[in-house]
Amino acid sequence: MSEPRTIYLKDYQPPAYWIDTVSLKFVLDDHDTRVQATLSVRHNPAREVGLPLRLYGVDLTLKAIALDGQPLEEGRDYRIEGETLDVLSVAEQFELTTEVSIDPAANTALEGLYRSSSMFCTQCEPEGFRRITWYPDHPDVMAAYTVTVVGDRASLPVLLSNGNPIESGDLPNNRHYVTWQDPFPKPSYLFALVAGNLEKREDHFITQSGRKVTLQIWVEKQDLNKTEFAMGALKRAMRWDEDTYGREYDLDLFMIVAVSDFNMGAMENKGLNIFNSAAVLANPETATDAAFQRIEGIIAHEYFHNWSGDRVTCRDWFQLALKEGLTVFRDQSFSADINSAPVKRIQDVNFLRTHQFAEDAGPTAHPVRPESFIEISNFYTLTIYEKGAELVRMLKHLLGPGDYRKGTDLYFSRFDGQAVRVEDFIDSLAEAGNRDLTQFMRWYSQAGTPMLEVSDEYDEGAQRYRLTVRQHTPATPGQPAESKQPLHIPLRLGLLSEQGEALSLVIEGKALGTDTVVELRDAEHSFVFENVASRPVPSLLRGFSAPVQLQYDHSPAALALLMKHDEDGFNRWDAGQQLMRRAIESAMRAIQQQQAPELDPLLADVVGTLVSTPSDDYAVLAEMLTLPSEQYVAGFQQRIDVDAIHQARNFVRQALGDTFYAEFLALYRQQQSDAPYVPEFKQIAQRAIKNVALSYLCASGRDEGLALAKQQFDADANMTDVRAAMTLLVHSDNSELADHAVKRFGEQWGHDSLVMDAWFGIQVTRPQPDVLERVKFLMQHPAFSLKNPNKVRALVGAFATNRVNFHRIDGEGYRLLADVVIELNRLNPEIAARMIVPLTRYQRFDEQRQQLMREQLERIRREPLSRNLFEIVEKALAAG
Ligand code: B3K
Ligand code: ZN
Repeated sequence: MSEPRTIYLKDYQPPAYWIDTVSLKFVLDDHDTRVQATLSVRHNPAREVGLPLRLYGVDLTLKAIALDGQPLEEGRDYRIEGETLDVLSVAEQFELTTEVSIDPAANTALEGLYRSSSMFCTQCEPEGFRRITWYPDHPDVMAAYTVTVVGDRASLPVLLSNGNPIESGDLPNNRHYVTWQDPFPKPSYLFALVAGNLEKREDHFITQSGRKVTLQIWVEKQDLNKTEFAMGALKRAMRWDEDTYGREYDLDLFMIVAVSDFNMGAMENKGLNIFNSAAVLANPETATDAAFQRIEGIIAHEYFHNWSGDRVTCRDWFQLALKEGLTVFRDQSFSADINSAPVKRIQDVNFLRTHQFAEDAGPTAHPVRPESFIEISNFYTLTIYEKGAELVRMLKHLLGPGDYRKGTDLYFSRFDGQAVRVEDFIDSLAEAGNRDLTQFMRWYSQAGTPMLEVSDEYDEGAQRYRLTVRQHTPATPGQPAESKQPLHIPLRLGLLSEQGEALSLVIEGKALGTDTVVELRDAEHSFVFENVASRPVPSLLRGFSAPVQLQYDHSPAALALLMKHDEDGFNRWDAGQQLMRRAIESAMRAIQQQQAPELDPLLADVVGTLVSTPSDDYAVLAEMLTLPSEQYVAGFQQRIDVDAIHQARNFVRQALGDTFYAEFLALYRQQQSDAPYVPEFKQIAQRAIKNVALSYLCASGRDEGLALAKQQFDADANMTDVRAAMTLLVHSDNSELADHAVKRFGEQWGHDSLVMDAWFGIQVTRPQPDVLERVKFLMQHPAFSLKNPNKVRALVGAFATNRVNFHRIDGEGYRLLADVVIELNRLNPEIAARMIVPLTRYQRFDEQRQQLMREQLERIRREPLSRNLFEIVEKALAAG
């Protein structure tokens, strides 16, 4: 466990030495893998001469080190201190060779080279390469790699690395080797190696310039029948990136490998993407609609990184959002284009507002470009990824699609092969669009969710309507409220008449159509709309044009009007969400005062219209009928009352289910289909609305609802319907039906590790109070392992989202999470630091729960902590 040290963006210095080429030789072995490295090193003329060459290494046993063939002596020629090795007094140009021994089988952190089931694989981003060999492991050091992998021919028949295979052959002792060469200079974090007994699905893609690229998906034999969808998704992504961004793939080979032990979703290593098996493997028997869509998005995301990340990379890790924000925006746009744009936007915004806004409001809030970190692995956050993507989306709003494309073309061509900063991206867009984006840069340095307070005035005599928007950003750790400056915000809006017609917008004599983007730059800004015949209903922040919290006091009737008539699909959904949230809040107040809650008649009215009017978009309708989550509702409470929110939301669901039982039943019956399962949009929409209807039928409390769920579960038509029905059965109060579903599903899918993740998840998210015991019991299940991140997320991570049970007033939910985190701290610090997050968000709970959560944080703090956990726990305790 190393001494935690804070790294600052302001301390950045270009490297003293460049590495032109890296030659690596791996001789694979479980406990004694040998890595020989030859680096050709050249002094960086931008830095002073005579500086030592600084290398980084973690858990390496140094076997040999030589400079231009001369062995070096420790103390005299080089010095090792903690994770650094300084080679003293070196020349302008030289060759450094090292040999180290590493222990992949003991590597449970899943960073560097490690074993996953029968294979060896790597994860180097952000700082895993230093667990493989001594190296100047920073992303601005880019080199061309040649890699030879030696392994046992029988157990490791497939040996992969980045680029193209250039040589292979047999060796004595039943071993063989393959040499790979990657012609594109890359930072060490994009290095990858995979070795194992793997099989492949192969296909090809003809690029826009007519080159043929071989595509391979490598998996363990039993998973070959789960690779077809991913291959199709990859080809769709390659075509889309050519059509939409003009980006063509560059190597002749593109490989994807599925591994079962992986900290994140996937990794964009050059030419050799490594995937968490959950993010790539799927077939119609085992996967849900949501899984197919998620896989398609992640395949695209990693592929898109080839340009936004690999060809143009980050100068330092503070610039992480440069590649992640842009790439998330690109994958979101891809999914929107090939599926349903409104549904994709609704889901992305719902996720951002529920989870990223919570991060902004908590003790680990940070800007999209942080100023400092202790452990960079802790910064693969929703703020970097999701808010980072929103910033790129805003830039596209500000520039318009044509200039945005010109700007990204300029960025990719100007910085190809370079490691750059956020400014380089922004300047490219500013130049292409001839815009001043200086103020926009504040979005990258200012943390927190900006608040927009909107007020309005209607002057009937003058036929004018004035909208006034005030913006401010609340304080976040290290950034007091006074330090926050006004942001440059694109606000998309329209006005509706009282009858719901879209009004033509005129500002300062300029006709703007019925939908426009106005730009905010000042703390307060007013817009005057002319020729407005009667008081309009504003439709604000259409499409969620900026990641802000909007406050405008729409009357319930105005929300109902927007829900029915707004020409913006996103705002129709959002108006409904506001109505639903208010209905839950009012039920909550009644419950807190020990009164009987009542269903808001206006909400009943609009839901009644929705369920009885034929729809042309069932996917959107399913979203519109879904109540906001307990966590989303909690985000609006000053003091979170976990139980009241839970009861109130259940009450609204039950009341709607009861009131519109006949309509939901009709909707459910209409959407039955015998068509063979395909994860295509029309079917996905049908299943979505059918399962929403079923959930209301079950919530109604009538036995027939649960009987239908059991029927759907037993029919076993496809995983989407089975899991939806199983969730309803297992989360119901009928323990017989719940046990039936758990038992049968477990027996049927016990052999399939990915499907079993769902089995764990559904059980530990039940609202019933016996869940804690069940979590403990399931942690002993043979299919569970603390060493496998997917299992930890599926069981412990899912339990922490179970609001009523995780937040049990006896604190046992918190204790269980802390116990797990303490164990994970030793096994896998990156996962430990992710799992602890729910405990750090204690600030708005009642005194008793705050106290209980802090006690667990303090207990964890007394352990010898990894850097990862140290940083999060310190920040959490400091915020209290
Ligand atoms: N770039 C990787 C991040 C992996 C880092 C893990 N510590 C995943 C992605 O964004 O594509
Ligand atoms: Zn990414």
